Amino acid sequence: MAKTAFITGASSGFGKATAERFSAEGWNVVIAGRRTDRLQSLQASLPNPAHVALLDVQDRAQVEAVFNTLPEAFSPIDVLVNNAGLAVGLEAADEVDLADWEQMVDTNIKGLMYCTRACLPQMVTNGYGHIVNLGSVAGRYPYPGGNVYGATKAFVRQFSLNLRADLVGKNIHVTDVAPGLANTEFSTVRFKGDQDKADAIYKGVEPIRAEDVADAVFWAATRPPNINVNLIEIMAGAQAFSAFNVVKK
Ligand code: NDP
Ligand code: 8X3
Repeated sequence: MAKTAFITGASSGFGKATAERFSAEGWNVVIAGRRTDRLQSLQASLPNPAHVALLDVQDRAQVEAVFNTLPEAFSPIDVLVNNAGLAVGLEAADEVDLADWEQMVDTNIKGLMYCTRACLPQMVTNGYGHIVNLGSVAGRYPYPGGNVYGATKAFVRQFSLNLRADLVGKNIHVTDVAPGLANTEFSTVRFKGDQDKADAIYKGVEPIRAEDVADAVFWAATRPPNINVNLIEIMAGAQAFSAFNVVKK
C-alpha cells in the first residue's frame, strides 16, 4: 500500500517541490494551503494520487477538521511536512508593524503546533510516523530585521528536539530541515509583493533551489527506523556568517 505524506504550504516553493518529489517516488500526498487553484493545478500534474486540502494553518478549528476528515486513501499519515510559513517585513524591531509579528507567530509557531497536535494521535495509533519541520538558518544565526521571524524558527528547532523527547520509543521520528537563502516566493511575501526588492535579494547569487530542500526532506523521511535525523542545516554556497557588529563612537 502506498504511504501518505501530508505537506502544508504545498502551493509554492519548498512545499510544492516536496509534494512533487514524494509523488514521483510513489507516495500519496495531501497538498494543503490557502490557494486551492494552485493546489488543483499541482494535483493535476502529479503522477500519483493527491488530495487537495484548503487549509489556513492559523485556524485551529480548520486544522482539526482537515486532519479528522481525510479520505481513506490518504489516512493514516506516514509523514507530516510542516512547511507552511512566512517572513513578513525586514524592519528593525523598533519600527516593525506588530501585525506582521503576530502573523509570523500565528503561522510559523501556532500553525505548526496545531498541525502537529492534530496529526500525532493517528501516528501513535499507527505505530509509525515522521514529522519534518521547516526551520531556517535564521533560527540559529541573527541578522538585522530577522527579529521575530528568526525567533519563530528557533521555536521550530527546539520544538523539534522536544517532540523527539516525548516520542522516543513510539517509532515517530522528527527532523528540523533548516535552509538558508533560497529563491522561492519567500521574499515576495516578505516584501509584501514588491518584486524589485525581492529580486534584489537573489541578484548575483546562486541560491538554494526548492528541489534541493525537497531532496533533504525526502532523504530524512526515508531513513531506516534505527536512526533519527535531528537536523539538516543547508546554506547556499555563496552564503556564510558575518562578523560581530561593533558600533564605535
Ligand atoms: P513560499 O512563499 O514560496 O511558500 C510558502 C508556502 O506557505 C505557500 O505554499 C503558502 O501557501 C504557505 N502558507 C503561508 N501561510 C500559510 C497559512 N496561514 N496557512 C497555510 N499555508 C500557508 O516560501 P518557501 O517555500 O520558501 O517557504 C516554505 C517554508 O520554508 C517556510 O516555513 C519558510 O519560513 C521556510 N524557509 C524559507 C527559506 C527561503 O529562503 N525561501 C529558507 C528557510 C526556511 P498559501 O499562500 O497558498 O496558503
Ligand atoms: C529564510 C532564510 O536567511 O532569509 O528562512 O532568513 S533567511
